[in-house]
Amino acid sequence: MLRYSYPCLFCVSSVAPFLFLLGAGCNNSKPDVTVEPPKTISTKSGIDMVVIPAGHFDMGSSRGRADEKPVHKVWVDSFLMDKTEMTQAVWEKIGKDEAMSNPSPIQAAELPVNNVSWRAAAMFCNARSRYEGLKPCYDEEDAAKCDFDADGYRLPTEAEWEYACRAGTTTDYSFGNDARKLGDFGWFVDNTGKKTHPVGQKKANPWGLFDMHGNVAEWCNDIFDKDFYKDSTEENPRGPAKGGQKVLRGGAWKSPGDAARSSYRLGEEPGFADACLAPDAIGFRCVRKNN
Ligand SMILES: [Ca+2]
Repeated sequence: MLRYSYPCLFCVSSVAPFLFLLGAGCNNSKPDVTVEPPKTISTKSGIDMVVIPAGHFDMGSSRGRADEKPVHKVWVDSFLMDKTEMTQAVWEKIGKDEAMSNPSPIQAAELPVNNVSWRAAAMFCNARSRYEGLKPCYDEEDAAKCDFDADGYRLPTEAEWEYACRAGTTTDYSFGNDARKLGDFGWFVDNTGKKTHPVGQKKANPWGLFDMHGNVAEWCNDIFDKDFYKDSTEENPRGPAKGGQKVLRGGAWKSPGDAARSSYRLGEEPGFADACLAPDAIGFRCVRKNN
């Protein structure tokens, strides 16, 4: 059971089933709200996933960089998201049947997979779908084609990622605006010792997701466009149709704390052709539809 301030926006939102107690009602004083974290399920391959509730949220930040503006309202359908970044243990268990070698330069079971290209991450999503008897989402020949109606795994949309990272919060981080607390919730340049760390060691966000701030930056399904928010649709936005870069979110072990903010965006070449964030800082986690 968690207690934190909830903004007025959510008083009438569809996350209402997750609100146990409204403290002082809906006003601008941001009353305390008691929230039960969404439930967690375990998949056929033994991976814990959080059942993310459907709802509205304000995407972007008026305090952030130009590509985080304008703040705009987005609706996200319910979905399942991995509780942690993809570990090397899971990659090797699922990938061995498909001759997918672990791309991580430093190998250990509970470290997150890193040094992974966008396509390799997408193809791993397909392998995981097959492993669990689900329909793969990505076209094996052209991974840019994603079947959102398939029941298998895929990378999160940028909107799904930020919605899950925020977990009902409107602050810079899912724990508030005080960047000095970042070390309690994530691995970033000031506390990593220049390496990734086993997943799930820091505090989770209000919805029970670990390492949304830092450790490895996480591939999203969307193409990156710094101006996309000016034209984004409200309902389940899936990014622009064309562009050369894919979205990375959450910052990484070698990033400054600012890059770990919930709304911070980064575009990256999907195959590291012109990587501005080093490949060993890049990993992913999977999502799938909730039905
Ligand atoms: Ca991360």
